[in-house]
Amino acid sequence: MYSSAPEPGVQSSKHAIPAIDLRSDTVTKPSPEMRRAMFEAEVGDDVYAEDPTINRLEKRAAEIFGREAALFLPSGTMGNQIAIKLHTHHGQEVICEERGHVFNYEMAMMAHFSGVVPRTVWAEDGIVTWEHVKSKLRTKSYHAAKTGLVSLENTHNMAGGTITPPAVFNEVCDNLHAAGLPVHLDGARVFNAAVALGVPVGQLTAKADTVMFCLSKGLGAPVGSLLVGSAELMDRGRIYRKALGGGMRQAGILAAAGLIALEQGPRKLTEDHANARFLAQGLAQVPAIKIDPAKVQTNILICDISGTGLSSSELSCELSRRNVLANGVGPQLIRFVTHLDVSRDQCAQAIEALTSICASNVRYFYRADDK
Ligand code: TLP
Repeated sequence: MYSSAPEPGVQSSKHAIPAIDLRSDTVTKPSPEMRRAMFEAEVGDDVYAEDPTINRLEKRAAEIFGREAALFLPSGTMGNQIAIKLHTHHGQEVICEERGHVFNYEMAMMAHFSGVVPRTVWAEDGIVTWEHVKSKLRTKSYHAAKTGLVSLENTHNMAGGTITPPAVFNEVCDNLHAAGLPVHLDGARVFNAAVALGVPVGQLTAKADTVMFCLSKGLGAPVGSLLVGSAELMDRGRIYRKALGGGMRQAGILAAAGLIALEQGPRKLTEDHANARFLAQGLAQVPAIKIDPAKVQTNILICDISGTGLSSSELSCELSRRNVLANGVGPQLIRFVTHLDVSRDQCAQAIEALTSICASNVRYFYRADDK
C-alpha cells in the first residue's frame, strides 16, 4: 500500500466500538458458518496431497474455472509469483499495467524469484487493450530482453475496481497466443467482475493461461487464494509453492472456510457493489472530493482529495478519529473498499465523517463551483 497509509492495526485498536473499516476487503472476519466448518474440517498433509478438504477445494475451483487443475495457496501474491515463474525464463520481460499489483505491491518478487523485469503500459481505467500491448512486445533481439508473459488484472485494484470488458480481454489473449505468448490473469477480485457483468467466471477468464483468484477478499475467507490452469502447470506450480514455503500441511482448516467462500461468496458481492456506488454518490456531494460515481463498477472507489488541501495520510488520520478507516493510495488519493463487514448504514456514516472533516478543515480551499 502507498506509504502514507497508516500502519496496520494502529488505528483500529484505539476504538471501543469496531471501526468502519474501508481499508480493504481483506479485513473481513470468517462467518460463524466458516468457523464451524474449520472446526470440523477433515485434514491431512497437503505436501503429500493428502488433505481431503484442500483436494475438494482445488477440484471445485478447477471445475468452476473449467480447468484441469488448481493449486491452493496462502496468498494471492504467491499465486501471481508462481504464475510468473511458470511462464517465463530469467532475463525476460513481463508486460503489465503501470498500477498493477504484480508490479507495485509484490516486493519486486518478479525480479527476485523469476529474474524478469516489468515493462509497464499505462491504460485508462486500467483496461489494457491489444493496442497497448502490441507496441511493447519484444521478440528475439541482440539488444533487448524478450517478452515472456503478459500479466493482466481484472478487476483492476488501483484503477478503482474497474472491469476489463470481455471482448477487450479476449482480443489481447487471442493476439498474444497467435504470437506464441502466454497470459496470466491476476484475478484477485475476478468474481467481482463476473458478478457485475453477469457472466460466469469460467467464461470470463477462459482465454488466460493461468488465473489467480483470492478467497480472502470479497468472498470473505480468512486466508487463501488459488491458481488455476493446466494439470502440467499446476504440477510444476506445486514445486514452486513448496520452494516459497507455501507447503501448508494440514491446511484443510483454511480450505474449509475457502469452500464456503467459493460457493456462497459470489452472490453476496452485488451488495458490496451497491454499497460502493452509494458511498461514491455520497462522497461526490462533498465539494472538495472528486469521484465519478458512474465509474464505480465494483467494490473499490478511489477519490481525489486534492481539493481538501490535505494529504492522504492527514485525511486518513482525520477519518480514523471519526472511527472510519481508509487507506491513502497516492499523495492525494484515498481508496475505500466495501465488503461483507460494512453495512449501508456504515457507508452513510463514512460519508458524514468525510463531510464533517471537509466542513471544519481550515485549509479547505476548494469551492463547490470549481468542481
Ligand atoms: N491487495 C491488497 C494490497 O496488497 C494492496 C489490497 O488491500 O487490495 N492482486 C491484487 C489485484 C490485489 O489487490 C492483491 C491484494 C493481491 C493480488 C495479493 O493478494 P494477497 O494479499 O493475498 O497476497
